[in-house]
Amino acid sequence: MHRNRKLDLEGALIARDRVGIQDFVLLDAYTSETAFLDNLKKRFSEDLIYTYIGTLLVSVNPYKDLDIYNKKQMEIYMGVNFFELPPHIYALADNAYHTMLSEANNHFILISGESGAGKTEASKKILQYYAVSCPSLAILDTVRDRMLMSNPVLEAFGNAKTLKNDNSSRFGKYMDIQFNAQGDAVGGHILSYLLEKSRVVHQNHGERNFHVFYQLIESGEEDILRQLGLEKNVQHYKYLAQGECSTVSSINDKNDWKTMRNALSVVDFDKGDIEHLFGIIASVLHLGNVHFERDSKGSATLFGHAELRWVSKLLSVNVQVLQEALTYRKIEAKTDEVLSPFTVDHAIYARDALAKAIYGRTFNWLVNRINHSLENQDPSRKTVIGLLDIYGFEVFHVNSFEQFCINYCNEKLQQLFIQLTLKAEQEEYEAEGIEWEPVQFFNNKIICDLVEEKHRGIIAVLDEECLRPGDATDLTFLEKLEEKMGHHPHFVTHMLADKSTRRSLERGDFRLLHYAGEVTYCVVGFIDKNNDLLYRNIKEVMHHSKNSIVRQCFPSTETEIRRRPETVATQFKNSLQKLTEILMAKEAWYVRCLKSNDSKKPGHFDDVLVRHQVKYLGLMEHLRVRRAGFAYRRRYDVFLQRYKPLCPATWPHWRGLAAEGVETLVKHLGYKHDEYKMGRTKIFIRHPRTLFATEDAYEICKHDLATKIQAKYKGY
Ligand code: AOV
Ligand code: MG
Repeated sequence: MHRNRKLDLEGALIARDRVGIQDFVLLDAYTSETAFLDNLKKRFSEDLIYTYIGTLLVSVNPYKDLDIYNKKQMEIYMGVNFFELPPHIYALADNAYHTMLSEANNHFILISGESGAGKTEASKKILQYYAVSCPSLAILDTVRDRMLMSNPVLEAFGNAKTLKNDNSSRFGKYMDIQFNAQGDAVGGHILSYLLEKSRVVHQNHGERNFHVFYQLIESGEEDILRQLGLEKNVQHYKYLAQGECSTVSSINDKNDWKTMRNALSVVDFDKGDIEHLFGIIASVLHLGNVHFERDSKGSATLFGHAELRWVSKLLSVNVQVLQEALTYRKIEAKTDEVLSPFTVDHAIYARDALAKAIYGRTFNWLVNRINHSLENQDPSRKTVIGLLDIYGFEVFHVNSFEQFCINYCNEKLQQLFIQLTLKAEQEEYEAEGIEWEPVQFFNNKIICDLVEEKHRGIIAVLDEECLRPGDATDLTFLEKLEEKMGHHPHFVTHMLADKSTRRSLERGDFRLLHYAGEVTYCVVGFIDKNNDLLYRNIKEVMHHSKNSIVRQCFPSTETEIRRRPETVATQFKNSLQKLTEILMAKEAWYVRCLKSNDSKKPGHFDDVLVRHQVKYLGLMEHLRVRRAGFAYRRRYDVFLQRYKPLCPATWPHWRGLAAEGVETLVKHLGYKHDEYKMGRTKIFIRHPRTLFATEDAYEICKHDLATKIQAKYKGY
């Protein structure tokens, strides 16, 4: 790999005075939250959105385009040590990459922060960095393009405008980038987590459905729209018009459509796939316009036959059978089957369930299909870097089952962060034979347990209600929660609250005190959403579709197996458990994204909002851990290689063991006995100022050396 060891220390030193300190570990008043925030703000006002805490990267969303993401910048960061250049997401990506190569192990980058903090943007920047900076074999270019292009496809289908973020991820994504021993990116694999598919049929005011619908209607070519039976009018479609905000100033549906279309061909979708895919999108829109009215017997009769015909045409299913499946339920009696008519509410429920199922399953199909196109091209694959970009913590005016899942997921990631930072630190000291004083963290395990504990957690109670035959409702679920949770310090409802809190809670609410703040959840819909039932005859109809994607999405096995599927929350819980295991087996890097303000205003720094995030993300504690032990550690060979010009005994070559060379070097530099410790493979330096002084000395020495060399060659 091309290594450009361009040092910009002078720049960094100037920056230290003018625009704050680029690594919080070097902050003198390191225990003060105010000093921490001042430093962030100072840097933010100079468009320096990145700051380190050791090797953790803090990023503050600038809400404006900065000229720091280009090929030239990427080249500057390639192969350079962390503290040699101003902090950057590229530096973190590059260090993870080089560590992976030199240590031949697996890594992951955990990108966290609340909704709109900049996680998805950060993950895209990292991917772009690898695409540009990794060495390449011609045949691998395809894989690389596909990896990059998987983003516009998945964003079109999986992102939407919410009140928090115009491009909010409505699914969780973990992507492995696979490298061979030479460091070529040779393949990729994506795992997706619980798509918020309720959005397909319902959006809150000020929000949109998934981008792809608007892209298709606004920008789909005329002949495509004609083939799909669609009108070029978003307002015509019930599933698109509810949020009353079909156009968004920051979103260009036309351009995004073009990008997405192009991306589909890059990820190797053929004409047939694309036709079937758009057929599905259109069928969902038509389905939304099918409605029902009550007949004299109180049963549902279907209106919108034209729409239903389009659905049946696009999904290639028999129209009568489809109509029957939307208005009748098949009940199996002992010897034969009986059709029982739906009420209007039931029919609407069945229609929406079908729309959600088609879309949700197509999304999973899309991920599998992309994975197929990203399959590793080089059998000598060695290592991976995983990128985790999941939906951020979110609190709306009304929070439902979806927010419950999303916030639980963030709770789990915070737990993982706590475990890994403590664990990694402790293990490293142990492995290196160094003593240290542990720092206390707020441990959010209590909240994770409250949600997920076997038999006792909220998910277990919800499942129990979902599986209970008879009269289970959202309210009985709430009552069970009240019974089981009692006076848990992180759980409260109207009934359990004291007088002052009670006023802010409705009877149908429960409130959780999350690590990131309190959220009030409205229980309406919890049971249905967790059950996620789809009537069996609807599944059968879909299984006989001639649209190949739909057929794959509704396999016959599903209707054959009579076992009740796992509930949504339990599936999600299990998938997060698996994710945790995947991540625990790898070396972690962290990007903590902070939201600068709530109104997406460029360059505006809201002190209260940022302070709150600094608090709940545990950044101060992380800093304390870093400082309580040893702020810096370097492998002996790396340390010696860099600083050997500072000591006549080690310059230009040290012939003995690197550890001995380092010992000689630091003694020569006057390190006091308690300022450093010699581990088995690394030197540990307690205070950053020691390293900084060494760095300053190195800078001067480098300058002197350069002058000497210049003088020497002047005569030639
Ligand atoms: P998120 O992924 O953290 O939210 P995004 O990455 O989508 O947030 O960022 C939200 C918006 O902030 C983007 O669309 C950009 O307009 C802006 N933004 C973020 N990072 C940068 C950056 N580095 N430079 C310039 N603008 C930026 V969510 O998916 O809702 O949890 O669920
Ligand atoms: Mg996102």
